[in-house]
Amino acid sequence: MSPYAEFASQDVQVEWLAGIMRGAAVQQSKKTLGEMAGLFHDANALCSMDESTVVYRVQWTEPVPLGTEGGLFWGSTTIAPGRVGDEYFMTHGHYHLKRDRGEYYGAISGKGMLVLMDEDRATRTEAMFPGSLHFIAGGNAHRVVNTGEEPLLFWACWPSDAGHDYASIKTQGFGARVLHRHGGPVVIPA
Ligand code: M6P
Ligand code: ZN
Repeated sequence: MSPYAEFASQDVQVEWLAGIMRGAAVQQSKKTLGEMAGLFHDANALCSMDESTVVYRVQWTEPVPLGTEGGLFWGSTTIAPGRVGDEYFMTHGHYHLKRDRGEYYGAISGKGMLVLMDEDRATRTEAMFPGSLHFIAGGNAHRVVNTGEEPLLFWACWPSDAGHDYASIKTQGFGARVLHRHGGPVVIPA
């Protein structure tokens, strides 16, 4: 049987502006400050915060099994506003395990930055704002930082065989951090 046949029976609805997905096939996860220890540069600031604070939530659907070539996954991410010391709340960030796989991000509400890093650690940012669309080319690690005072919501579409390489980010980080300086966000080489 085709790995795509099952999708016909999936029933997922989205509330585009709220970033909410509904249906039996919808998966969800959240990331707390405690789970993100080591990713923010100010470990002392993190210690004084409630480790159960939710930094971001993700909802997504996998219409074909993870790893299937030729499928696409779809999901939303909502990053809370906040900072650990001078560093804005952000996603973990990842490369794709299959490095040549790309992805789309599209922002709905809030404001922030998409941090992109190639395999030579060259790092750049793109502004995220309602209506911004971001093509993440294969080979680029990607992280989203919420620099605003409201939740930052974006939709994403990625290949079902892309996979997530979190270990490289955990050990090596990104080539830049987005920090709150003089009342606003500044990109600082790391
Ligand atoms: C987007 C997609 C997902 C990713 C999520 C959170 O929705 O890229 O694949 O899981 O953002 O990002 P991260 O996995 O880096 O925590
Ligand atoms: Zn990705």
